[in-house]
Amino acid sequence: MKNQARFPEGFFWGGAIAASQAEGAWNIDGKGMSVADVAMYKPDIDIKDYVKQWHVGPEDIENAMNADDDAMFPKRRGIDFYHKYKEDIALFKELGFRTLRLSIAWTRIFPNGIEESPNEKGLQFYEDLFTELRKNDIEPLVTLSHYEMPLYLVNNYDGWVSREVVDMFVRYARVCFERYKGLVRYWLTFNEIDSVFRHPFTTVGVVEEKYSDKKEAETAIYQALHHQFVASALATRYCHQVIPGSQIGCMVTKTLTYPESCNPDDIILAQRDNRNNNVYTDVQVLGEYPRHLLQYFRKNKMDIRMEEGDEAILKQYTVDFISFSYYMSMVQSINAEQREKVGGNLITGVKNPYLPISDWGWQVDPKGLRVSLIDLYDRYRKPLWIVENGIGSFDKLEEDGTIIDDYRIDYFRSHFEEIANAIEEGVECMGYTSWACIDIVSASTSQMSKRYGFIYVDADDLGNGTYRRLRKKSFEWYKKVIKTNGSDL
Ligand code: BGP
Repeated sequence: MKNQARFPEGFFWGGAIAASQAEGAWNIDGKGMSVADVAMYKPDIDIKDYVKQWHVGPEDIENAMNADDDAMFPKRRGIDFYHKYKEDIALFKELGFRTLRLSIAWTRIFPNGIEESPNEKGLQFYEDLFTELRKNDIEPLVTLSHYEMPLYLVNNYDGWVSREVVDMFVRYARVCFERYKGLVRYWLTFNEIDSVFRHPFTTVGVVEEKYSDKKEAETAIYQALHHQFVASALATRYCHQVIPGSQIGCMVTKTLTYPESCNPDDIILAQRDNRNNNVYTDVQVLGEYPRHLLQYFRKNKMDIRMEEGDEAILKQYTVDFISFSYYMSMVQSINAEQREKVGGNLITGVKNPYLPISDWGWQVDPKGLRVSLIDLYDRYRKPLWIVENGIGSFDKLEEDGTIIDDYRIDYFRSHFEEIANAIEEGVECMGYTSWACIDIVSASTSQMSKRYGFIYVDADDLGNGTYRRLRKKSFEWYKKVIKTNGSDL
């Protein structure tokens, strides 16, 4: 249906991927082992059990480091974007992308994170990749850390719990800014920095089993998070210094939480969860910890070491824009224990009876995206960029090579409608990059069969297939949306 342009001129339409889910080539050209290379495909675990699917314990690390084949480690092969990126960028160009969100794998630049000098082959790969994007008029939006930290730092430094990792990350970030300053203007620091409590190994390299109890593990995660906040602020500082005119954003998961009813007890719980979700943008956008979190540390006698000067760094080096992922909304209830559960409520598990759910139990809520945009904009008055949104599905490859993903067209149409509504209600939205624009390996379940793309990749969960790329039905639809700047949905 065609209507007048409801998206701003120059809106960054595009798609998103991540190095550790797309590139493959996990151990060539000098790349070191990352936390993603430990992630195993676990067919015997319920795909709706998000946390269990993503959990990594000491035995998993041991097993991965000694594995004699890669079949059960899908992120090691991704979709071979490392070798096929020119072909894929041609498809993104055909779609009319103005931008592509992608990440740099830290371990291609500093294999173990500790090296004095960077790995030239890794630097050259991304220089070629960003150059190819620019040749195709596609603006790179580059994430510095997207669940890809060096495994060496986990095994030898307790991950981000160690303060030294801040300097290692900042050195990595500065090398990237210096090398790519003529190619990349838009940057993101840490992907979904709030997800440290959902999967601490992948985000901050914390192995929970190493700690004697839950509180000690929680303290370690908050310590690691503090170091990431400082590293993010320092990266922001150097990005502006090295690349004049650059813009750098934070990246969070928006976990919008509804109260189940007008019962004040439900409201209080939902408010608490929404305030907790805001912590991550409060620190990176407002430049300070909210008092409720500092009080929480004091009340629970959690000794989070903050160095002299950290407070000033956080205050001075705040981000230019807020980027976020949005897949679902949550429900909070004083009676949560008695409620039906779904996989797609990352906080309480409570199912929303008004919303449909995906094959992985993720609640589909386009109006929640409009509410999230307005909430974030009203709180921070900073430009917003939706950098992840999409539907993972068991797409079917028909005999004639077509993939009829009308459900994906419906999903995006309803979400684009709500983004347009939010913009008409005053929200400043810079762009939208769908997750993932091409089928890649799922972050949480390591499945190839959890497909998000407009482009189908012929590979299964164990790496069997031709890896040829096929346009799904949604490909032509999204191409038209971009061409009409969102006026023809
Ligand atoms: C986000 C990650 C992405 C992406 C997405 C979809 O948490 O930032 O890397 O994977 O979720 O999740 P999944 O791949 O687990 O379906």
